[in-house]
Amino acid sequence: AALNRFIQAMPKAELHIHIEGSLEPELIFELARRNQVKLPYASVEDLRAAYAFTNLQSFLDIYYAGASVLLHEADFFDMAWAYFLRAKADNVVHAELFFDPQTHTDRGVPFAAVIDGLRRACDRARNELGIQAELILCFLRHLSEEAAFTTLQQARPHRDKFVGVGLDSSEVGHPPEKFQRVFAAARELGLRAVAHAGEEGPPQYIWDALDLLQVQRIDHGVQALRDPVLVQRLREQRIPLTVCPLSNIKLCVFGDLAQHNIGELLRQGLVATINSDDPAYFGGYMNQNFVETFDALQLGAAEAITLARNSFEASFATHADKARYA
Ligand code: ES4
Ligand code: ZN
Repeated sequence: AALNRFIQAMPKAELHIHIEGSLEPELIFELARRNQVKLPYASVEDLRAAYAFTNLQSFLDIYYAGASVLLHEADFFDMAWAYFLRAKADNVVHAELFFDPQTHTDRGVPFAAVIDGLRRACDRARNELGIQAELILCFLRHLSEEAAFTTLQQARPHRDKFVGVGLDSSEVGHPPEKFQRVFAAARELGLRAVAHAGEEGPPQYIWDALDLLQVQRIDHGVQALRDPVLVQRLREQRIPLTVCPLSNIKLCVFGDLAQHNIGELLRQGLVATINSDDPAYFGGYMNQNFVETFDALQLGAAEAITLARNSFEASFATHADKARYA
């Protein structure tokens, strides 16, 4: 209980949160009513009952259905603001939010409505909650390279509203090399780069995210331990992994938390962090991820401090903000 209070009180950065994955069933139904969107679920309970996943794809199908209620700038604001209130309660002081513009623009929602609603919530989080908040635009990897280029083009007038690009959605069969050119174009704009790799996919996808996409962090990366040479590189170059323990259990990447490898990643000297991924779907926000993982793996205060320090080191915060929490 003392450790749980310590974890709760510790300032931390969240670096792997899909803002569409923070949409709670209650808000999905509220927005469906507000926007007169018909949902294939009768009630909040009916929707929640569908949250039984066997792998990444079985989750993504429901996640994209949930996002269908988001139509107007105010909807994106309300979603992100609800997340920031929840993050504040967990003492998250810096957050980098992934968003998936293609999930919305493909339904006819203007790119500006998405990014302006999210950015307004970020600015308000800074001013009213003291949370430094940034946006990372993710390309959906199950869609084409051409579609990703169209999205980057739509984003160009909004270049000052987000700090980087990422790569998410169905990993296996959609390797990093598919997006090598679009990531090069994004880096030309001065954007940072991250990518999901080694969640379900092989260690080679982590190599390719580093060498072909030149990413600064790997999202998930838990499959890295299958390749000792890769582990050595991640350690020596201090390439961060944004690990999401409850997500990995819900999507059956590990059988249970006691089998999760984050303790081993830390013992091997990797810059691992703990994050919530899609907290409305996977059973918990930041502190829930910490507390359940620490309990299952019998980790202690030393690991909590390392994980919090890693989260600031891995962040795209300014040097001044990083120094505040070093
Ligand atoms: C995601 Cl857990 C996960 N993996 C890949 N893409 C995603 N998008 C939202 N959650
Ligand atoms: Zn993710």
